[in-house]
Amino acid sequence: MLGSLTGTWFDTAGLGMFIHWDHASQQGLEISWPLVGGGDILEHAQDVTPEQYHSSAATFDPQAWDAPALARLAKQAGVQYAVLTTKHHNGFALWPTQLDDWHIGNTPYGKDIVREFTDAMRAEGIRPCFYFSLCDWHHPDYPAFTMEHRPYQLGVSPPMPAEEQWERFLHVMYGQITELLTEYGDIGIIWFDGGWERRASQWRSSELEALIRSLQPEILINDRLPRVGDYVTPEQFVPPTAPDGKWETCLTMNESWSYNPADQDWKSPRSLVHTLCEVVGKGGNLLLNVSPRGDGSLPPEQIERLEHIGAWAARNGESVLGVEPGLEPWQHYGPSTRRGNRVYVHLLSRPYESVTVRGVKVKRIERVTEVSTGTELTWTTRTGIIEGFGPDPDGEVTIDVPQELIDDDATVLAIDFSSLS
Ligand code: H79
Repeated sequence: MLGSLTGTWFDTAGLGMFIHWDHASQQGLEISWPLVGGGDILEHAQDVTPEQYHSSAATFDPQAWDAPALARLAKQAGVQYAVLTTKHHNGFALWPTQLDDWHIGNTPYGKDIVREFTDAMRAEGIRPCFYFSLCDWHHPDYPAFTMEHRPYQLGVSPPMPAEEQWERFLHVMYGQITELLTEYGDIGIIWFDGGWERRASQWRSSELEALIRSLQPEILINDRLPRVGDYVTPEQFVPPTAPDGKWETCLTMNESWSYNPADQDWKSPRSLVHTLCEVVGKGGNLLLNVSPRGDGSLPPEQIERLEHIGAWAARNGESVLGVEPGLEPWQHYGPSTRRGNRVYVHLLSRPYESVTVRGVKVKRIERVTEVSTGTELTWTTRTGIIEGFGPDPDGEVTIDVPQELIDDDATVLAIDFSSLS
């Protein structure tokens, strides 16, 4: 059922961190898609044989992986929750699952990356969450994707299993989800993906949902397990109008999910700040992706962007973290948010001299400030002549914005009202 949950931490989380990582990051390959032929589906995904893709598990030894450092970087950026690819479409598990042998425990690294991730994030007060791919292009009972199944086409490939194979596969999959939801404490979200290859009846979606909720009553389930879902997940896109109910945009900093040095199509740090403001202003969360390299370290371009967002959040983060959506789009030319009786308006374009906010209870305005410096701004109000004689008229407020207060990324103004009903 979509949107069945009422208020949770997710509603005001604002910023999350997605982490796409896999042994094939050693090869600089986009995660999973290269093994089915890549490029037609994701622009920068390479094309390698399944054998080539899977081969780098044997050498996976990410000695520069530092989960606490990643958690600190996330924290300073304002991240409230983090979602790790515990297992992507390629089937490799980042924890030592007992259900089969295709996992981190059987690599030179050997340690449990999922455990390192959950411990490190919790230590920084960040909610750990799990991405889990339903489809598995490696498991023999799924069954595995091979060169014979190319080109990858929904309905033609992937291969379909015999009945007893599927039973065995579901046993593994349900077992893996049970491990993830019993061994690692409270998990914020289970973020499914890859469900399009089978129907809800084949996944046994209701049974799986019941299992998940019995293991973790508070967990959120995204909308990619067919016919289940607490919230919707637009991918690489900010919807023009707010979807109904809970939602989250997942977004990469370049055009690839995992480490891909061939893709240098980076979004500017400023545009990421703008996207964060846009998403939160529409009541969603931004799940911003990072891609550790094969040795576990983050590419410098991603560190730079997280630090940039963090620096902006240090100045202005109160306007996007722990807030609700603010005004209607017609009331102000930009995203706005709200906490209690304070409305935040985000300036994503430079004002000429002033900005106007419309349709507000002008006699209730107490003060207007520029958030990063706390500078009080001057403002005037206007209503219709007749309405202005009333006790509580709607009108517009025009705020003077001195050029020296314009933030390099996004200027935030706070309007305090005596009350907002
Ligand atoms: O993990 C990241 C990507 O690898 C994954 N989701 C993010 C979070 C992803 N899965 N699919 N895609 C990205 C591209 C989507 C392709 C699809 Fe289709 C369109 C799936 C279903 C329709 C292509 C066409 C594949 C099947 C039909």
